[in-house]
Amino acid sequence: MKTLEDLLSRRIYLGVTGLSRAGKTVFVTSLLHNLLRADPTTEESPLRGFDPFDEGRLVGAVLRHDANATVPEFPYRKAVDALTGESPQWPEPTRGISRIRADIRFKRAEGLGANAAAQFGMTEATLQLEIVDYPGEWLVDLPMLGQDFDSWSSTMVAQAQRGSRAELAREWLAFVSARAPGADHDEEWAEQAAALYTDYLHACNEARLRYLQPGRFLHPADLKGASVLRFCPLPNLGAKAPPGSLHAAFRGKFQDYQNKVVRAFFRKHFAGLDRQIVLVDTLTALNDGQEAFDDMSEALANILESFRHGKNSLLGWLMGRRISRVLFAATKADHVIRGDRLHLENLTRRMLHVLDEKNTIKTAADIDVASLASVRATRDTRRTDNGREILLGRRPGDIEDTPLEPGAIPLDFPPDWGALNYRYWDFQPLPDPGWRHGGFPTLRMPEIMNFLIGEDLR
Ligand SMILES: Nc1nc2c(ncn2[C@@H]2O[C@H](COP(=O)(O)OP(=O)(O)OP(=O)(O)O)[C@@H](O)[C@H]2O)c(=O)[nH]1
Ligand SMILES: [Mg+2]
Repeated sequence: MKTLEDLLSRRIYLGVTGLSRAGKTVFVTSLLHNLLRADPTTEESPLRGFDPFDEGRLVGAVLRHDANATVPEFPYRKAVDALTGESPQWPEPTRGISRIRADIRFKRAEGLGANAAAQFGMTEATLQLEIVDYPGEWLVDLPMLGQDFDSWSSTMVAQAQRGSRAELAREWLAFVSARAPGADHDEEWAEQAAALYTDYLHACNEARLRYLQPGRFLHPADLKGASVLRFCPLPNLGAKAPPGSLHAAFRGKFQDYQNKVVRAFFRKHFAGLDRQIVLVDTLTALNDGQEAFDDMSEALANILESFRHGKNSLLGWLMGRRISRVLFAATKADHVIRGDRLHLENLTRRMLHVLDEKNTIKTAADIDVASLASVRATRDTRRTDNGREILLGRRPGDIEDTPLEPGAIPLDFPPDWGALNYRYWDFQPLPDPGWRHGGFPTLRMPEIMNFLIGEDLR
């Protein structure tokens, strides 16, 4: 049942998008936690810089556990417990879909509307903020919607023959090459082929590659064991797919996967998004080297291409023509020294500019790029000998804050790999009792919140 309050409230649906390990779950946890723990009386609040908070108009926020009865709720409590426990840890990787809604109570800003509202005694209002979290692997399926089985197959087979993938794909490729695509379909063979292909995707994932399709093969969630996952790309496809052949059967499964899995997922959870934040993990990709970096860039480029708006676009029906604001955030910015955070932002901006070849994104919405740390795990300091900026943080096993030099962020895209000296340390969240009650320290989170929901809280 909708209450009157529900009817009068504004609802904003925020999409938090990003490849696997980009920082989605940490972002959602920090955003919610800092809103829920907002305390206007403390000087040190992590929300300082968030306009409604600074203006004293943020009344408070609550989670609404009754908002999505049929979708698992985002494990907010579990994530906060992990981050603020005795030995703090990052939350676990996401294995399925979840949603959550927070109702944010605020006082209206001065202005015409506010004066009218005040006449009816409505000086306060509620913003319903709805957020969805899902495994980043599933995002990579989006570009599959624009392909048919034959072209997808040849792209995937070519990809599997490149670089370090060739070795990882050997067993699967040998297996599927041994049977002509025109041969009769055989479900047992299909199961084996899909299993070998899944092993190959897992091996790529271990090798830090990100352009891995289909994403459900890595994290099937409720589709574990389902027959729709019993296919894979096939080499040497002829022009014809005789009825009853392997080729025809796999093509059918591919179409089922497109419609019943990918399209259904994006329709259910992405249609109607009002705002979108795309998290980009530029730093670990840099650390993982050229092949991983190029692989991430290629995945992102193809995803961006699918975001295209407009009538004839692949996803016009989906990425609601409503999305008016998209923020690209380079995450984990606490992994670079203060003087380099702007460079991280610039490198990410340049990368997106190069990837967004057709200006899909640029012409579609109000775009911004920022560097972000959702939960800051380092502190800035300087070396005592030469005064150079360094970080204080804890790697796994460190029992005290340790001075570490991450090296420099390259200024160019693509980076000059020969000259790169950036190093990503595996910083753990700090044991700070203040985090549980006062919120998480961040970098740029208040500004990012201004961009995403500031206007809606006026
Ligand atoms: N230092 C630091 N590390 C972060 C931050 N955000 C994320 N990380 C690191 O990145 C890892 C992945 O973050 P998640 O939020 O789980 O990433 P995700 O996008 O939800 O990943 P999937 O669920 O696998 O799709 C974490 O385990 C941390 O190691 C941050 O703000 N600061
Ligand atoms: Mg996650």
